[in-house]
Amino acid sequence: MTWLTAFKDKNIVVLGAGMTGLSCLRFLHAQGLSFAVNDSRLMPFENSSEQAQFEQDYPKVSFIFGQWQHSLISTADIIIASPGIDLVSEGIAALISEHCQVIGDIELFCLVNNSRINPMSILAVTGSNGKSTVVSLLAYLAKVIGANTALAGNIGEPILDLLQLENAEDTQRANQPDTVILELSSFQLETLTSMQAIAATVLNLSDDHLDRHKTLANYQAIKQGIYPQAKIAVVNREDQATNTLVAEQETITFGLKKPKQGDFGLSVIDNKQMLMFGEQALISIDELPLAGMHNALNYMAALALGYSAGWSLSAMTENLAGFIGLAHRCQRVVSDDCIQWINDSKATNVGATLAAITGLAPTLTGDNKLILIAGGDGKGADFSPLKAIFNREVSQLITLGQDGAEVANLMSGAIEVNTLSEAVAQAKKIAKPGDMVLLSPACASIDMFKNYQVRGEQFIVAVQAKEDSCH
Ligand code: UMA
Ligand code: ADP
Repeated sequence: MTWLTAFKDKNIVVLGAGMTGLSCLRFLHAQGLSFAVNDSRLMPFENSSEQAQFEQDYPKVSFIFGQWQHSLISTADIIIASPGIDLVSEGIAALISEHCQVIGDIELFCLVNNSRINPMSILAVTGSNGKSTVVSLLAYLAKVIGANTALAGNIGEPILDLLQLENAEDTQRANQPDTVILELSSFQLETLTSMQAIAATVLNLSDDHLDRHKTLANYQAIKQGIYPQAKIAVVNREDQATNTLVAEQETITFGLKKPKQGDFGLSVIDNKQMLMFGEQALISIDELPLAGMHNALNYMAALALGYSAGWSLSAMTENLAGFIGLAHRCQRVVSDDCIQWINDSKATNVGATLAAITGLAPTLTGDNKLILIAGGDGKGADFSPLKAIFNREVSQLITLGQDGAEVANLMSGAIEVNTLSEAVAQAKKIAKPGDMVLLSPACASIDMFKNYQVRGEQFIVAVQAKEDSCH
């Protein structure tokens, strides 16, 4: 039975009308399937004319907004749920029948892809931090070495959009990618079981999304669920929690020590820290633009994944330095006040802020100090792993946001403020030329901003608001 036969004449409900839900809508509609879209928000679209346009474009689709429609959900045969919807929450869990098949958009893609004559290959990346950096680096390498790939998933590209929309029976098209570089969040992994990736990695694991996953053990188990769905497991030797639990799975490891044959690591040769593949020295990490040991691990993870896909290691290595990184990740803000302003707004959890301070503090010279701006929505995380490094490396902590007070408790003398511009104004008062002011919140932004990008952009605006010149 093809996936399409299994979906025909079924009650299909798409939950959520965001980026994912709308990609499901486009895909199911193109297959000629009938279905409903239910979003518990009253106005999921930007405005009412956008909604009217959708209703006009998709006249056979029922749109139900404002609440979960009990009768619709309880009689569904197949639910395609958006990742942001917590399916075990009280509001929805009780409504779903035990006979209902609950999947996500990635699972639907895999069901379709697996049934194709020439399925697209998949390289899958998850982890608490570094996912977007690693998948973007991989996509960059693929482009420069001429591999035909597409980037999809949590990075913001719904994967169903990669499938041909016109006709499910159609075979390949010339512009179809050979390989999908897929960023997966823990939310997406919760509804994914049928992926058949060439290789997959859990980059690292630290507290994140515990408001939804409740315990670190549960979060870890969800992340490790990626490995049974891959031929090769790419594992971080520095973090036991990233191990595969699949017995005798083919594994490539990466880490900060000298590697074994077939693994990636670091070794000092002629006083230079070299990226290594077994005994083979690849490149000095000084030549690579993304600084810090966390980025050395990111480079190795990307090389291991590309290598698993059969890409030339020497071609990838030659081009590693051409990738300059992504915005809002430890990015320097241009200013003329001789203060080093660093925008790390994407540090939405404790692990990312730890990595930022560990990587940046050693770059300060002389008496120069580190001033940290942190706080926001902590998503239920335990902030205590930050206490030691704050007290060792941070000279002044400035906090804001919903969990700002909790972050402020980590070190004495912390200043609590209400807005990001106040935080920057405080930092401007304290910072001396040569000091570093780092925005690395260890928290999500949604308590105060639309997203981390807006938080980062507002930081830049506040930093550049008054152009002092150095004395
Ligand atoms: N909704 C409800 N009820 C709820 C929750 C949500 O009706 O209880 C509705 C909202 O009203 C909205 C829709 O669901 O209309 C949004 O769905 P969504 O939250 O799943 O978001 P999408 O727009 O579909 O975007 C999702 C990912 N979002 C989340 O996982 C929260 C995007 O990751 C991803 O880029 C996109 O799919 C494409 O795959 C964002 C993210 O923040 C960047 N991810 C988290 C992270 O990186 O930490 C996991
Ligand atoms: P993700 O997509 O997993 O959120 P990003 O690449 O967007 O990861 O980076 C998010 C944050 O994590 C940034 O603050 C970045 O500096 C930091 N970061 C990147 N790679 C790592 C890593 N390997 N370990 C810890 N932190 C990292």
